[in-house]
Amino acid sequence: MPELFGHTRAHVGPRHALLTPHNHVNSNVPGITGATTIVLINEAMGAKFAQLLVTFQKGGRATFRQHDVQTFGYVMEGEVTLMQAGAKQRCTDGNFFFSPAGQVCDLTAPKAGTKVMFFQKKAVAHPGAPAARAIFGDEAKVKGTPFLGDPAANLQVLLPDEPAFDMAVNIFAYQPGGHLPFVEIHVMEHGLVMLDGQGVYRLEDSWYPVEAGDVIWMGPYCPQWFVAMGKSPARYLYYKDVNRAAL
Ligand code: UGY
Ligand code: MN
Repeated sequence: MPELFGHTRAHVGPRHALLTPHNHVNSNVPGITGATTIVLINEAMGAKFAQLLVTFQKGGRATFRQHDVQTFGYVMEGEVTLMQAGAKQRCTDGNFFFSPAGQVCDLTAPKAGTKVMFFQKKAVAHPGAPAARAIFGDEAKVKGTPFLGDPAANLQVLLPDEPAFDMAVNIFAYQPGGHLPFVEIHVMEHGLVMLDGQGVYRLEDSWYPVEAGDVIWMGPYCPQWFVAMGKSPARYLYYKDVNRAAL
């Protein structure tokens, strides 16, 4: 959507935020070179996780090695080589990976213009739970299920839903007119990027037109609802904190 000079669809508030691609400003992040890095969401916004968009130049590299931080990556476009847990994989769009806290994850040899969306979360230990393991996958091979029985809202769960994992990353695909069945209010946070299509997102008491490339932060208990609009399906990739004690 065109932005009028001096205007923006973006909003940043205490419990939710919307950023459009027109708002992006680069950051230099240690470990990432030969790339444009946008820190879309992090603790400065009020979130307990970080969401970063990295667009690589030829020869760019990203190395994550923080002892307490887990990193999930999703290739939005392009091609890059992933080295993690002793395995090397060439990743293309739709591939995703999860690197547990304390392990090194290295992205090299990107095609110019390769875009990777990252979600990072400090790992929260859970007594008795095994440590999370490295994951590599392809969204095309993840079976979707109709959300609460509605075939117009299809949910793909990319990471294992097990006590070892305290974060989830899912893809929601909506047929035009498909929508969340009710206004959700929950303790879990979300970080979200619109992958395809368009629609209207309700966040607290505001309704926002959104389209591919937009990013949303929903803090705990942010009332949220979405309806897909237009002539093609809408899809979004989103993060959620899961599987840990309430107190
Ligand atoms: O998993 C979820 O909470 C999801 N239904 N929320 C959302 O799409 N905003
Ligand atoms: Mn939700």
